[in-house]
Amino acid sequence: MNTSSVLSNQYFIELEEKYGAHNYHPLPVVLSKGKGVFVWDAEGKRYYDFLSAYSALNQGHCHPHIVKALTSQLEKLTLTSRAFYNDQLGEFEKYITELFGYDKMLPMNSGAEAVETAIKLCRKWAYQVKGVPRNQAKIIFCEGNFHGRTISIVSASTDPTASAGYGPFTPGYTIIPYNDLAALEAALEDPAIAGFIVEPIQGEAGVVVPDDGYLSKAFALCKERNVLFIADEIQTGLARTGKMLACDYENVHPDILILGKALSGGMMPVSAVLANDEIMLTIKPGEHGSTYGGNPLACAVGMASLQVIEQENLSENASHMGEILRSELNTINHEMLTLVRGKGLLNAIVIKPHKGKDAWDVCMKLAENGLLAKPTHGDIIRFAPPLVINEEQLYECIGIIKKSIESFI
Ligand code: IF1
Repeated sequence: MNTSSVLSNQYFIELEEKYGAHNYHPLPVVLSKGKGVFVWDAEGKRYYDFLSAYSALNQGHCHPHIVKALTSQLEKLTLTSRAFYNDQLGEFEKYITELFGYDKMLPMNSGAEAVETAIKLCRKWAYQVKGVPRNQAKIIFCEGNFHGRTISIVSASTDPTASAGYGPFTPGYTIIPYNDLAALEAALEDPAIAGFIVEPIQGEAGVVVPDDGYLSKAFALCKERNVLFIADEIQTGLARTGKMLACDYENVHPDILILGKALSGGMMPVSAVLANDEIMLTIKPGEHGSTYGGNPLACAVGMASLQVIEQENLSENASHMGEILRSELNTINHEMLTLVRGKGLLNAIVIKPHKGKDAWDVCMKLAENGLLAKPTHGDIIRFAPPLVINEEQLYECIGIIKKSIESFI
């Protein structure tokens, strides 16, 4: 019997408090059901989900097409390891490489694993193709980056919350300011530079959108110096910003493309690294992999997730709804709301503390009024609903946001 409907939210919060690691500080909301743009808590209260699990739910919660693909594969074959072939991986690899225009795809699970894979591919390519001396390859990262939580990834972080206390760190990184072409050009003077890894929009930093032309000019600078342009589209990709990839806004075709999150529509961890043969074939059999990477269940879910994005025109919807959201948010005249920014349905507002109330309090008020969002870096609230949201739902959410902010007098 499902007892969760009779147990209070507090009961579940106390369980996590007592038995779980304290590596998060969640909003005091206990979710037990999700469908489309909605989630319900353990006591049956409905909310609009304006976080979408940090853009892993672009297709909405429990999308029927993806659930169907999952459940039908679930009863056939879920895992083989890569010791053998399976009848889903090749189909997924063909679909995704043709969709994004690459020779090959390397399947992983979490986004961080895909980023680690990209770092390894970049280094292999540096030694085998570019001719960088052994163990001297360097990779450029940007200040304010977020690419995951592994030691080699947080070694590039400029956020002490992500990296403090985890040393010693992985060497071979050069850190430059984001959205600064002069700094990139100077860093590229180093002949040991093998790659530049960048988020087309910095998500965790607070939805920081670079200047128009930054990505295309950065790509050109990298090509001039035979350096790989590596796009981490784990959060910005898959229609989130109003195009299939955020790089599409500037017609940039990354040398290495990293995808994750919504690649599985929120069902399970599925990530992918795409590149052409010159790069991808620098990793030989046995030199990289993972137990679950490319499992048939993930592949079936991945294909269905991509089909939903294409068939339901989620890029166009994200672009249209994002325009409405930003223009409506900009009509809110309240001293707490100092900035609205974003692209497509990856947006954020900046909250100025007001009479002792801050972004956290705004999120608590939003939750009270039936909309879930989470503050980051203290004063930023990300607004990223599932891309399946319709105009009627969006206007209801805008009303909730206005009502909540204006309640702080
Ligand atoms: C957490 C942040 C967002 C990502 C980009 C790689 C990864 C992520 C651009 C790694 C993951 C998640 C991680 C999650 C919260 C969330 C997050 F706040 F941490 F920074 F979205 F902004 N590249 N981002 O955004 O993918 O290994 O998680 O699958 O760790 O709290 P992952």
